[in-house]
Amino acid sequence: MRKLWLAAILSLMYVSSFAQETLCGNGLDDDNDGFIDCFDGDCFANSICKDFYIGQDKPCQDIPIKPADFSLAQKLASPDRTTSTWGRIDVGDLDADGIPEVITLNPADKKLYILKGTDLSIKYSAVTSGIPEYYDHVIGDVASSTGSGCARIFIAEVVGGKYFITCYDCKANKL
Ligand SMILES: [Ca+2]
Ligand SMILES: [Ca+2]
Ligand SMILES: [Ca+2]
Repeated sequence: MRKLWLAAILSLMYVSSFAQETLCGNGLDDDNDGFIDCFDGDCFANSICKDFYIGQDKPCQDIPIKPADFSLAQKLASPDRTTSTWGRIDVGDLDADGIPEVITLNPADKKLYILKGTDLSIKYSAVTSGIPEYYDHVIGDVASSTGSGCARIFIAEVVGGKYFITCYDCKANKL
């Protein structure tokens, strides 16, 4: 009897090690390997997965003949404290003059900056009502989309523990 159990266990192990994802469009991980349908390598050749991106790598490498020599040099810098080290920027043509502006925030100073895209000098600035939060989510809609020639900037601020969305125009005037 013990031999029968051992044979059964070994048979199951043999079957599971060779199990395959044969149903590639049923939304299930049929062979319990953690990959479902076209995400499973067993399905790469299945016609259902012919346009799937996994397993369909294109030969588009361009291997350099020798390591490329290059260097980086800073071309422009904004004035000190016009942003925070962990903040992100938004870039857009806020006043439809064909030159992009750069929107930044400094939460520590409670300041909003609109910088000139040509030299990163300060074009406009505003003191925010509260502390800008989610300062990497400043949104400036492009001027052409508003029809006014002056885009709007939305930022989240915290005042007294409450969150507010504040709107500024392309010259950092609070609306
Ligand atoms: Ca499946
Ligand atoms: Ca699978
Ligand atoms: Ca502009």
